[in-house]
Amino acid sequence: MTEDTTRSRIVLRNTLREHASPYDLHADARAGLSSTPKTLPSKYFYDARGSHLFEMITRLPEYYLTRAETEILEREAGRFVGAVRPRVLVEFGSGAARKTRILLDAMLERGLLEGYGPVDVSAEASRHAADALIRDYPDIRVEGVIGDFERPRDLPFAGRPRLMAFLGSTIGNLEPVQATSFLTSVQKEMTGADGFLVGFDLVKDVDVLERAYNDEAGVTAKFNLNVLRVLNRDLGASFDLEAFRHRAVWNARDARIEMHLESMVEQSVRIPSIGLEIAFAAGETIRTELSHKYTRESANGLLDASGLGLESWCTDASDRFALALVRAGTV
Ligand code: AVJ
Repeated sequence: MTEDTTRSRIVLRNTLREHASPYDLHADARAGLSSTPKTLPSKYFYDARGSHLFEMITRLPEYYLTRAETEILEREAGRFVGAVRPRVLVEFGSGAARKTRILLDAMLERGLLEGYGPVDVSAEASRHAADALIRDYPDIRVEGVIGDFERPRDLPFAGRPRLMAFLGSTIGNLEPVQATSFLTSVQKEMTGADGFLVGFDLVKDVDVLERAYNDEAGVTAKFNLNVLRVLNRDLGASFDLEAFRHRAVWNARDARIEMHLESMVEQSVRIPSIGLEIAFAAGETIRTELSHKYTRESANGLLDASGLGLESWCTDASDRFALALVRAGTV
């Protein structure tokens, strides 16, 4: 295939300029680090090094999420695709790996597959996924949207029957109020022909949950501390990575794992580019990630509040993770 025919099968539409950038590290760091308690948005974990560390996390023995979700997809993809009969897969957060391909293969086998629509803030990630997929699926078109998936307007392939997918329990990173607003805006874009797969990590034994975020090999600790490298590199901050430690704890009241970086000593850290000098007491933390866990009931409540009707609820054999297939307005 020539470069030209290959290229013409990929269209990436950038909607970022239309909105305030979702990646304003200066503003986000200033707001988060001068608030009480201190916080940083988890999206800044994912520079090249962070993305690589996350890949390693998905292969850790303690981190069951990716394997459990893949198990469900391998078992149920044919049924999901048979029920929706989608012509395209629209995925929030682009992927060219295993999970995306399980769904594409199920569509291809049934002679349905026309296209793939990644919705991602990273143009580079979408381009990478698009290149890999058009090589392996010679008949698909890729129509990507580069934008903030928390504001999913103008989703790809309007008018075609779509299977939307929000996998990996990324929904868990959002507080329930934000999750409802995200799901509601997807719901508003859906027609009766579309189906939507949402991955939920489930509430379970506290030790199992805490171990998944405190692995023996220390990869999650490196992943968490990586955000301080990002601040040092991109904001000229002077965080001493040796003076902070990784902590991940279960918050039962809010049904979530929280990741924190704990200052091991009393110290102050300068971030000249945003004119901040941040004081830390010994033991004080920066909260860097929320990872909400759901039950069938709490997930149903969230979906219901978003105008989405549950069509099927599938868990892995050990009931650790669930994939919900939902429809707009079928409640
Ligand atoms: C990719 C957001 C689903 O919350 O489990 C893994 C990220 N953080 N280990 C999660 C993560 C620590 C992950 N998500």
